[in-house]
Amino acid sequence: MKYDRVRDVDPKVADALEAEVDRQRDTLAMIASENHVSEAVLEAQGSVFTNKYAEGYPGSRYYGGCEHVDTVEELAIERAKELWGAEHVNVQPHSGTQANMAVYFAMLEPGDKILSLDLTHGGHLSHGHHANFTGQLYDVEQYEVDPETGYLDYEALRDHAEEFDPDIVVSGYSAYPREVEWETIQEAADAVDAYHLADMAHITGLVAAGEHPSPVGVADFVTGSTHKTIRAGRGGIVLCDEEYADDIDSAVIPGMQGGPLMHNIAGKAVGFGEALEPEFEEYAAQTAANAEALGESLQENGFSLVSGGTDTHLVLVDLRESHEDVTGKDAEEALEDVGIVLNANTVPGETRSPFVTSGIRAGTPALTTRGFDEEDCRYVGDLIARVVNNVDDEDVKAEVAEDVQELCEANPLYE
Ligand code: DSN
Repeated sequence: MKYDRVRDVDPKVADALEAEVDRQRDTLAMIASENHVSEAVLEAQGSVFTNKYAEGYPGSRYYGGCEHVDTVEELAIERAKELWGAEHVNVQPHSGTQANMAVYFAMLEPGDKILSLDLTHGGHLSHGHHANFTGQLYDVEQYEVDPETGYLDYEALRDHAEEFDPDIVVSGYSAYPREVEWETIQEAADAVDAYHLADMAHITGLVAAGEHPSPVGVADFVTGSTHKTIRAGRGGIVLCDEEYADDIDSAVIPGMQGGPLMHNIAGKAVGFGEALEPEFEEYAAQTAANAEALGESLQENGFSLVSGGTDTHLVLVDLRESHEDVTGKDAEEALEDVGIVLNANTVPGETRSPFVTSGIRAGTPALTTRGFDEEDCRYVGDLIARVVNNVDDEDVKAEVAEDVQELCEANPLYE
């Protein structure tokens, strides 16, 4: 891709844009929350809709000239309803965190109680971390995964809910590789008369394609990001039953946001349209099969996986048993040197700081988008092992970097 017009007015930014395209082409994007959207989504996002203010909702805006933004927002909403089978959808949250904020702001008062998964066990900042607004505005207690199995401990969650009596139970995770039993969590929330927010951020695409059970129609509120496995324009989304539609819509605007990012909503509409095509189901199934193949390869190479495997698009590697002296950060940096980009991640029972960590998280959505299959992902597992076994060996890393380049060239991106 060339950015000739930007280059004419701002060569420094043009250099960065072109360098980023090259970086994405020449590296393996294995951060589990990332993907490569289509050029159609890129075009919609980089469009004149960035100029338009449109506070309000389709057919009821505070400004004139909204007929075309109404069209794309209506398309995004209708396509999202079809994809996830929701009664009501708000496509305006600027991000997944803003989508969660909309639910909290609509349904809770400051000081109300949130029960959510601990960040080091796979949760998310916006689920109640002390450094986040949720940890500061609300009274938060957190559940954990079973330290032995790495699976959610649903019985402990239910007992914790009975003891704490929360106003809302939050499910949905950022680093949990196993299928989530939404019904069981809904029952735990119902038993204490709490709402249930299911944040399907990472697995929006898997849920839309039927690769993971859906929380829609089970949880009171479902939120998600729109650029992860679903591969649409960047941002967030809230899905709920009609009975909560007004509460959610007024929490988003005027409650917590101003003008919607209409260029992103156009990207959401295009990406959702793409996800309604039959090929999307193939991509989602391949993403999960690729994660399983990657996990098996890593295990065959001696790595330990939290929960012993995966049902989703990601694996979480606990380095403590296999590589006592290699931190997650060491592994992340050595892998980035060879063009494998993933992230250091805390693991259940973490003893190191979140900047250092004892684990790495690796996802397959972006690799799948550029054409990787199970055999490729097994090979990527071998390459990861060679690097993590030799974090300071520049010769090994140079060899692996060449192998990564060959993989990238065999699976071109943004040609
Ligand atoms: N930053 C995202 C992730 O990597 O999981 C969550 O917001």
